[in-house]
Amino acid sequence: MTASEKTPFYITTAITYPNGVPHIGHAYEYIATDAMARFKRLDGYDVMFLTGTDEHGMKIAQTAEKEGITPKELVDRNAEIYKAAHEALGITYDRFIRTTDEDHYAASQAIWKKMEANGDIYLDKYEGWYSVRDEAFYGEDETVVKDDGVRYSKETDTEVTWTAEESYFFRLSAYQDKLLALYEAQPEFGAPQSRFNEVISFVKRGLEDLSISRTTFDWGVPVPGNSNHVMYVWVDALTNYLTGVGYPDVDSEKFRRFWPADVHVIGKDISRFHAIYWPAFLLSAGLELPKRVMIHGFLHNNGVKMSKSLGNVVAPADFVEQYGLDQVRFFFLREVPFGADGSYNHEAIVGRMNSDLANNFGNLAQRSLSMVAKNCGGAVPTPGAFTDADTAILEQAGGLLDNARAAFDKQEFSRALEAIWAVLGDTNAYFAEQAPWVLRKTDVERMNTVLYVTLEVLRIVAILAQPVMPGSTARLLDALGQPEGDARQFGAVATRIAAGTPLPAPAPVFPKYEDPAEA
Ligand code: ME8
Repeated sequence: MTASEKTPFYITTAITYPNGVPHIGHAYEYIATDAMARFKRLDGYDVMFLTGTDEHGMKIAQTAEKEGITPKELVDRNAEIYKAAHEALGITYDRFIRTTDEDHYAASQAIWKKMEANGDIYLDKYEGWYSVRDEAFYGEDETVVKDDGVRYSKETDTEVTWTAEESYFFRLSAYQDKLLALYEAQPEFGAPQSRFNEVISFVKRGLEDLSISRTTFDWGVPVPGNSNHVMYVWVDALTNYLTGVGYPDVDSEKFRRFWPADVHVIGKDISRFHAIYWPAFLLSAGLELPKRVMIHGFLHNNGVKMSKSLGNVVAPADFVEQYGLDQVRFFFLREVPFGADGSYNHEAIVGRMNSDLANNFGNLAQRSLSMVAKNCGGAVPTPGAFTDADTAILEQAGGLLDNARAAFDKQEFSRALEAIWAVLGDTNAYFAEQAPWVLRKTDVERMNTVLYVTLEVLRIVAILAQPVMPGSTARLLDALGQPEGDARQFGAVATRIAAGTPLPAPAPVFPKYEDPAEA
């Protein structure tokens, strides 16, 4: 099938502020989005996967100033660090957008002009509380003065400062009813429900117009027609999702094919920007709305918030080095129901690595493949008639694809993996019960059948686990004699492993965690 015959699927991560270094929270979002993109590719979709860096705004300007370099020097240096983190995590993005890219300026100015032409932008004076950390404005009632005499945002606990300047405003108040109608018409616009409900209540309490430009610094996209102002960073940041598919050229092949986005994957701290401001901007500009905003939770190290001052910020690359890439990817997607907050610690990761991966998956593969190597001439054996036990296991494995599709379509990664590992658990029990090593002496045909069934389950599981663990599953599919290409696409789940397929000598795919201190 050519790309144009496939169904398009457009998915995005949030774009990260490159003012610090990437941490596990960022890695989590990249991994989840990547797993989703890979899943859709394997399921025959034409995928566009966008990620990148959010390079404007006061926070970047201030960080650069502290370091004694220009904002551009800062973002040029750090964008490379974020790109390297994507590489280390095996992220298969189609474009890494930087909001300092030239085409992004054009897109941001184009959407601004559309909103202005629609009568939604006016010039006034802004007075209120601004959090540089959040790049967000807060109402007085959303802030509190603490014992240290400093005023903070109640929601995010970040310092706010009084800001008074001339500013352009976006008529957000005019969109309250339209947004509520959207949420009603598209009940899965925001997910999971509990986080979406918070957004809906916020809108129901009433929306104020939004200040969308700044005059006190110049690190941003100039406002069309008034170069004293730069755009509020969130206006340009959100527009990245349009730039990525060719906006403002709405007639381009790419835009027509991929817009509106299928899923924006974001963290819980930025749900308002994505589920309120963003659809309002798009409605104003006369553009179609994304189909879904998937809001994930926050990851905490041992239940403790990650922070530079606590010294518990773990670099994704260090994590990968310690546990292995696929192990890290599997751990986060299996351990934490996507949408909920989650915690990670060494014991939990080692637990999953050793029990789910090394024992339930790796051992079953190694035991069955070594038996085949020794007893079946190194090729997939020919099965005899299937018993009820064989058929039950094969049916369970065959049903996994529909199950995984349903779960992935809602970004319920842990549910998909749980279902796959339940089948692996049952297959381990089946293998132990059938005891092919005993059958080897008593009933070779039956041994062949049991080994065949086991290899078939492993094939299906390896195919379906590819989006989460691309490296190890590729090695297992090699060991199962399944060449790259169609044999590894989800369409192949409906076929059966062919008897007689020659198999290379098996090598263990999922190592147990070895403590470097004890090694
Ligand atoms: O918010 N656990 O950038 P950012 C899980 N530039 N996810 C986390 C996390 C944690 N501990 N900490 C942060 C921005 N994230 C804007 C986005 S999009 C048009 C602009 C998530 O670098 C966070 O929720 O602060 C967000 O989705 C992403 O990491 C980037 O955060």
